[in-house]
Amino acid sequence: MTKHEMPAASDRAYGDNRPQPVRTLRDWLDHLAARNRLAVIKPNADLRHEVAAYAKRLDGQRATLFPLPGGHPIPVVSGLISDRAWMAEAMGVEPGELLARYQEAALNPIPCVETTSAPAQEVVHKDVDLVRLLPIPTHNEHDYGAYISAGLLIVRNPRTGKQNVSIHRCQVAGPNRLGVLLLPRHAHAFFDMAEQAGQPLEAAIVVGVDPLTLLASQAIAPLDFDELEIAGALQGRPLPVVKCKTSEIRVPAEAEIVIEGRFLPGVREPEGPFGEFPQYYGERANRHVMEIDAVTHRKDAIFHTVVGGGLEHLLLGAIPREATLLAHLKRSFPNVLDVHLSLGGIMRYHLYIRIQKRQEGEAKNIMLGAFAGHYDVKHVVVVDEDVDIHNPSEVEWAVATRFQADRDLVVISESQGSKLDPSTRNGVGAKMGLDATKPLSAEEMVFKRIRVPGEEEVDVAEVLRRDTRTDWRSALKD
Ligand SMILES: Cc1cc2nc3c(=O)[nH]c(=O)nc-3n(C[C@H](O)[C@H](O)[C@H](O)COP(=O)(O)O)c2cc1C
Ligand SMILES: [Mn+2]
Repeated sequence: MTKHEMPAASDRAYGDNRPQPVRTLRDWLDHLAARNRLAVIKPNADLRHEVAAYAKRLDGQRATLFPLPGGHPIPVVSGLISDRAWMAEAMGVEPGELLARYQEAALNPIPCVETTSAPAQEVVHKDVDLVRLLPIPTHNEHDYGAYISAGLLIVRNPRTGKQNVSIHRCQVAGPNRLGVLLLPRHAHAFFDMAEQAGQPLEAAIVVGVDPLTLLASQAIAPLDFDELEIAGALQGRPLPVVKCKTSEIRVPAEAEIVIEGRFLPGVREPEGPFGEFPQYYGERANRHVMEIDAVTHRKDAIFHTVVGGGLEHLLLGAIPREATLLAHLKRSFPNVLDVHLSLGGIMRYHLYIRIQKRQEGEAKNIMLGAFAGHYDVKHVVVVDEDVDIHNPSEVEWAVATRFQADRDLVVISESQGSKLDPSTRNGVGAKMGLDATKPLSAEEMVFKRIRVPGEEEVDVAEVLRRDTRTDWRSALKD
């Protein structure tokens, strides 16, 4: 039994004998290994494509660990959380409680606690050559080169001092230089403040954290809301942080690797292409530049990489979005039961909503609420409570048998969508909503799903255990 599986007093709120949430990357690797979910790949895998090739083929089945990648002493891991059920385990809850638990943590953050002795700073390098110090892989065919893809970017609001945490792709552009894609989010807002004052923006990139801190970094939270406090709430303790060696930034003390530096004001340099979550390349363009001042790490550090567009990438964004969208919809529509961002919709663009229908027409109001909830939501399907929205075939069945396009379709033109959706005009495109709910007035038998009494009780395992090569003719005679 690994440490985080031991029931503790603090878990009582979630019932007895519940496992504890996971707190470090190492504990999580133990958890995966104990369940035969961590594949150790041959030593010396090539950092150029080969690491990503293994990680991608095993995505969703096994996390992957690469000893001596490209001969480098620091191992690489990938695919830490490529399954919703794994994430629920990391949180110490049942899969059905995942969104509620996440939302609860986001609403009840726990402030961090500062420490001075941190494993993340056991080794300090002030003479920085990123490629020599760290095993940084190149993933997709047309990626410009090596990228740090799983680093938490931590910056401080130059006016309030509040920290922000988010993940950004970082292209290695020189021994101590990164090209970073800052979309117009919180880190970008802090950089704008610094740049307007002609100042650099201090920053740290933290590689190798536990799954809950990774998930916290993707919270849809207001500006000046420190996502590390959500990490603390998910872990059920104040997250220990340590001051960087060369700046005021506070980073998770138990992390594997910390890259310290500054975003340069007035500087933009080419970055990209890079394989992104919609399964297309993000284009090459002039982007923000971070100069590195120091790298610190554990003595036996581990480097985490996320293969762009893999399940780990998709799920990290999907779970906080679903949690936020569900809470947002429930505020206006308490009869919304569940939401799901489907894999085929790259866990961003296609939202399925399950409702207990009360009023005719309400499904359309609900889809409008969903479009307003997050601009990435592009196509929405609303279904009744008898449809399993975690199963795309069930949703398709509801559309096939409960939807009429002339009556149940909503199209909104020229609205804001995802800039990474190549079918939009730089993010401007259409929304589509499908009301696949039954009419309330329908005769009961019209939409009654067929069912064989006793089907669920059949002991399938017992039937399958019997030898199927038996002579069926003699079986009839007994
Ligand atoms: C693996 C991964 C890579 C990401 N890469 C980027 C990126 O390159 N640029 C970006 O702006 N957002 C990227 N994101 C999304 C942001 O990290 C995410 O939207 C975050 O919640 C933003 O935080 P904020 O609301 O504090 O700005 C990425 C997310 C993941 C999971
Ligand atoms: Mn934020």
